Amino acid sequence: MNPPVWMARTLTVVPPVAVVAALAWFQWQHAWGIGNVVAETPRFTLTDHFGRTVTEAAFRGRYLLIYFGYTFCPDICPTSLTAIAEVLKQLGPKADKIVPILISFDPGRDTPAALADYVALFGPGFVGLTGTPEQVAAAAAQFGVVYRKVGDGADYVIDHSADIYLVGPDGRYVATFRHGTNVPELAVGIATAMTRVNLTEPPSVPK
Ligand SMILES: [Cu+2]
Repeated sequence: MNPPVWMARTLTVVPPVAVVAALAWFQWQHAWGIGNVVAETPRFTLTDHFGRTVTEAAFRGRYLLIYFGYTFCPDICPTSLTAIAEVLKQLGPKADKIVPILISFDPGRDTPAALADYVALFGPGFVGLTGTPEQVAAAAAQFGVVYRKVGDGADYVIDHSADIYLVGPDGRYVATFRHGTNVPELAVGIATAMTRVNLTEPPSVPK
């Protein structure tokens, strides 16, 4: 039996409806990021742009807007970080409760000093974090972030997912904003998510 006939017969055995369903499922996952599993309370141990070791606990009490990227990224990271900076401006006083964070998966080039220079381009409140390759991989896994080095030599690039994650003041994951979400949608989404989280926080006890 020659291969094309064999392949054709095998394909006819698979019910077409199953193929269509699988394809639809894949596209849905791809579009909405259902495949990304974010830890309920994401944890990490990294180094900040001052060279200090920090964990997620250092940020309790504030919202975290987390983006994974690297400073040599030619396009997607600067675009996303510019959008985050713009969103924070639009949120006004609400943004005081938010710490925007870039976690770099390129520690070989993104030293704390390089990260400090880079995040400053987007605003004074931005925090840059990185760590050993193992620490960065562990942090990325908490958010379902995927990345892959492409090319050799000094000019390698890194393919990566580019979603934005919101973590609440209690350290719990709140929301994922898909790559490509525009600034007004992001602003509304973050403001709405913050309201929702506030409602679930224990009411303050009057003194
Ligand atoms: Cu990038």
